[in-house]
Amino acid sequence: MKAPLRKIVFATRNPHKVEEVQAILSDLPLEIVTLADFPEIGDIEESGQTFEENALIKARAAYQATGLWSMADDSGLEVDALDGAPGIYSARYAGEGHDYAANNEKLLHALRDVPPEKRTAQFRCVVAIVGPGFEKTVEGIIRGRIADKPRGHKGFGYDPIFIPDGYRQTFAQLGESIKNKISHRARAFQQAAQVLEALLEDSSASR
Ligand code: ITT
Repeated sequence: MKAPLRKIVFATRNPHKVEEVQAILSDLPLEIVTLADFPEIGDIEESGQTFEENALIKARAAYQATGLWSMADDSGLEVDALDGAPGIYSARYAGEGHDYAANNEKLLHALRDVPPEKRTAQFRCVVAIVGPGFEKTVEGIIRGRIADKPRGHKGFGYDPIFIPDGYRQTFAQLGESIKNKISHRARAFQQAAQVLEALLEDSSASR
């Protein structure tokens, strides 16, 4: 019999992602634990060349280490004028260490001569779900543009410089009630929720 799905490991060390995903999946009868609950799982090297590969690497590592259903989010910002950079390197664009302000500064500098109409970009999020005999990925994208300077203090990462299409404010100004409805992560995890719902039904049938 398959291990029933009641609890899932969200293989992340990013507390902002945890907060967003807990809100997005709040209707599911599912306990979400994270890598913070499994300190024995060391750093997972994100050696893939795509968001999908890296999401699978993180979810598989958590599943192999815990034996529990696992999911992971690999995400980043793709700027059209920079041919999709920073992409999978978004977290370490300005070097190792996740300094969000330095990443934003480097990106604004790279775009200093790019006019407003050419500052288009998108956030992409791929979610991988891994369990016994099961692997699935889903993806969410939000299009927008890069602001001329950071604005707002909510959210994380590139939120202060990303203005989603249809809005005049950055994600860092709009805050989580709007971001968690329209973001790349919201769109990916809304699809993940459907996959998880089907798995939850399956596992209640197998009890
Ligand atoms: P985990 O690997 O532990 O989940 P991480 O922050 O290293 O955490 P990623 O490897 O997926 O996650 O890198 C994502 C980076 O992309 C993140 O650090 C931000 O710089 C950027 N990013 C992704 N989603 C974002 C969002 O919703 N708002 C702002 N920036 C985001």
